[in-house]
Amino acid sequence: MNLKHDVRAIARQFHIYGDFQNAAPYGSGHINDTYCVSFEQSGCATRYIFQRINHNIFKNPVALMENIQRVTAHLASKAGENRDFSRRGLTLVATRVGGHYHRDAEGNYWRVYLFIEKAKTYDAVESTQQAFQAAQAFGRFQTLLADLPAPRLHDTIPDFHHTPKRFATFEKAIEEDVANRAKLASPEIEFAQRHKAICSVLLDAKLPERVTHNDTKFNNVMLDDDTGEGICVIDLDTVMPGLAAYDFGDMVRTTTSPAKEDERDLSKVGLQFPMFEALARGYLSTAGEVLTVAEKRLLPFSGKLITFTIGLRFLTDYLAGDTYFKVHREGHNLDRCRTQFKLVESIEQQEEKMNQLVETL
Ligand code: ADP
Ligand code: GN1
Ligand code: MG
Repeated sequence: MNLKHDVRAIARQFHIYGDFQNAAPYGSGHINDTYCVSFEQSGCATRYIFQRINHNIFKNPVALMENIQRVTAHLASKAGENRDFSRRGLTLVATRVGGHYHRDAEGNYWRVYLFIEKAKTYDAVESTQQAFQAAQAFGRFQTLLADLPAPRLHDTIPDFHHTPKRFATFEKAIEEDVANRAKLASPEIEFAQRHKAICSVLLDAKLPERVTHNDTKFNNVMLDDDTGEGICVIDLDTVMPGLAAYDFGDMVRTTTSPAKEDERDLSKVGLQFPMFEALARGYLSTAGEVLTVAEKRLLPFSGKLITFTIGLRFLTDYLAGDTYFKVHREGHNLDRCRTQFKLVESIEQQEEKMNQLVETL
């Protein structure tokens, strides 16, 4: 296969032994370039994950890698006696000069992780057990990082979940309409404008700052093939100071509806209450003790707001001519926006019931 990058040459920069076998693009992330790379070591196949960090989006890859190094080391220090601890946290492979990333001749930044075998990520949730497991894993992740020693982590993308700022960027994109697409998205633009009032609710609530993951979508947690356990939280680029509500909100967005993020048949999109219940129970089982009353009360709302915010970001990118998220078809970002907004409506219809449930947990 002809790859966009010379992965074999990159591999020589890292502490990997054995013969290069093959490399193939991997996963369905929207931001970085990910490859699964195989080597043969003493007759055994060993796999690694290679990633090129998208430095158009992450403007300071060095600071980002410093965060990831600190976070993975902290999690590893807490792994204790766990027999399979190397599957329960990401492990960075060192470069030959003793660092954690390699900068190639084209200016790209690369990192390598041990491949977590016998576990998978899923683009759409299949059962309440999966929802519970994902939420439990993300809650545990947050709790384990609560005592990360100072200094504060770098903000890898400033104001990442700042919905009022996202809204201002959206309004600017309508005004500029560089791709001449605003006329094709008028129902979605109106939907967004009708929701302007909810944008600042989480910021106004003065919730405590924590170390959060900030991209807790369902395909950023690996579920064990045998036990179904949420074994490892991945995709650590946006681990930085944030609100617990951001993390729970993105779980609601990606784990309560059985449809994929870009599903075109909107009749398949909607919050399934049992999924939400599993999610809330899973998350509170591992993060519940550290959360304040105000944080708990806002969990259902955070699902609505984060779903709205990501929908708004897809819509903004559609209007701006698809410059941020990877797209694979015409109108892809608009399709993604529509599923998010449909889910927001579904959450609105069930919000009262969601609030009542969280009160009882
Ligand atoms: P992106 O930021 O582009 O979403 P991710 O870090 O989420 O990139 O990686 C993309 C996909 O690669 C994941 O959904 C997962 O399936 C797979 N992946 C990432 N890291 C590992 C790992 N250490 N072991 C096995 N698979 C992994
Ligand atoms: C991006 O990297 P990935 O695909 O897990 C995005 C998230 C969005 C998500 C929508 C750095 O996540 O914020 O919620 O797409 N990551 C970044 O699927 O912007
Ligand atoms: Mg990902």
